[in-house]
Amino acid sequence: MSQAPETIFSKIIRREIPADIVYEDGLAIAFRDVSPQAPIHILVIPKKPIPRLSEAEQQDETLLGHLLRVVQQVAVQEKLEQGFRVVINNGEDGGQTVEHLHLHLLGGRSLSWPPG
Ligand code: IU
Repeated sequence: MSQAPETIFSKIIRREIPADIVYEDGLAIAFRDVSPQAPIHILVIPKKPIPRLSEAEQQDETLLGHLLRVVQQVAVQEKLEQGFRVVINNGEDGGQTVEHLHLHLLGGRSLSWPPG
């Protein structure tokens, strides 16, 4: 894999810039999106700087599963028992703007489908 570019998310992981962090473990961190699209909008990211889902490798399989488990946990923490949505934007057409894999956890209101 090519060297992942440094992004603002790496700086959040290193606490070099502030973020409202709601969960952290050895492999992942979750923080509130600065531009929330729903009452609850949290980004769950791996500490490993995988640029996008399409660049994840076989060796990342356990980590990818872990990220979904973190989503589960944060959803409980945030009392999203009515439901929630998980989104991964991948690449230009997917609307990805930050080149560090992230899972959007959205909830707190009824979400429409399909997204734009
Ligand atoms: P996207 O899937 O790459 O489009 O999502 C990037 C998200 O990161 C987007 O929702 C931004 O509001 C969010 N974000 C952030 O929470 N903090 C930041 O410093 C930056 C982006 I830059």
